[in-house]
Amino acid sequence: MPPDPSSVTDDPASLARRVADGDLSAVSAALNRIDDDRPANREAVLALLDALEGGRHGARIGVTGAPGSGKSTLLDALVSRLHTEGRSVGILAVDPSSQRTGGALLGDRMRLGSAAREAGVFLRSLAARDQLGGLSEITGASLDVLSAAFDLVFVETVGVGQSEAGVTDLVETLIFVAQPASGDLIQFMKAGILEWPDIFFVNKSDLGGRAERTVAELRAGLTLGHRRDPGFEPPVLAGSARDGVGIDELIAAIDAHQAYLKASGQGGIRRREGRIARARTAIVWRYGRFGLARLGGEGVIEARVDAHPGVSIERIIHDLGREIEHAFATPSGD
Ligand SMILES: Nc1nc2c(ncn2[C@@H]2O[C@H](COP(=O)(O)OP(=O)(O)OP(=O)(O)O)[C@@H](O)[C@H]2O)c(=O)[nH]1
Ligand SMILES: [Mg+2]
Repeated sequence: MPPDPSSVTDDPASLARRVADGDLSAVSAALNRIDDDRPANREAVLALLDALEGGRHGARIGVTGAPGSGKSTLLDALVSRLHTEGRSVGILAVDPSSQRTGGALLGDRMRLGSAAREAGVFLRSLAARDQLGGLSEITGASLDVLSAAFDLVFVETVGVGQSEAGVTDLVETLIFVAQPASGDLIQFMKAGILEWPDIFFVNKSDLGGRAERTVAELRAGLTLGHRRDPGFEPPVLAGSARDGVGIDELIAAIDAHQAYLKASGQGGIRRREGRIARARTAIVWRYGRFGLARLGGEGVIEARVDAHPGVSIERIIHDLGREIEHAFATPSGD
């Protein structure tokens, strides 16, 4: 993607101000800037992310589920409804199956319907697989930009089971979109699906009674398995994204979960854990377990995150990386 001219000339502080005002062209420029990984660009990116870190943070909501379960259709219905309530929305559609190639997209699976387009919803697609098969760091940085700009930010990822663990580092509320009769309870449990999501939405209820059976199985499963956050009982909802059924209930469930996070303090806990996990993943990805050990282990990451609450996680990762490189350049034992 060629750099947006404004991303070259804007200084980080003024670009951050325009992003925080929800200026769509500034959001676009900021996303282009963080996608530009030339070393000369690095300090400007970190300054931008630091400036955004100190500002507001809109709700971050993950939407995950098997291919074709209806995630994009559901987002389309959600954002149209949210817009009528006067809430600003950004969407990041991540395709983890395609590799980044110099910023170019190999596949763009998300199309917004006309209502959402007219509502001025901001949508960016990202091909975001790194060699670990997880979401790349740029996914996290992109969400940091979007949540500084909008009341709600949704990230759509294809995922079944364990791959949810990566997106949970980035969002506060995770919605799992299931298909009717997409599997029996044993399969859900084997795949580890029940552990992470905060809200389950069984889509395509227009297909008949099979949706009810899936709702019942999920509810039963949730009483059995290990839950990441025992303090919140995830609602299992059903509806039809295509027909706009169950959308109001889903928005109410999202708001209820966000309210729970604030009231219980879990929001802050998740945010801290997410930042630590992002730093750990990035350090191990760049320098290996040996690099992490050379740094002094995971405790050093935790301490650094706790000591710098107003600093972007990207800056913390950058600084830790410099320290590891320095440690490797210095003979050990002195
Ligand atoms: N009958 C019915 N079909 C639906 C519903 N929601 C989505 N679909 C259809 O299911 C198919 C997949 O929908 P998408 O929204 O693209 O699903 P997705 O989960 O985003 O798919 P990927 O991004 O490829 O993983 C499309 O043909 C939709 O029209 C629904 O509520 N009822
Ligand atoms: Mg989709």
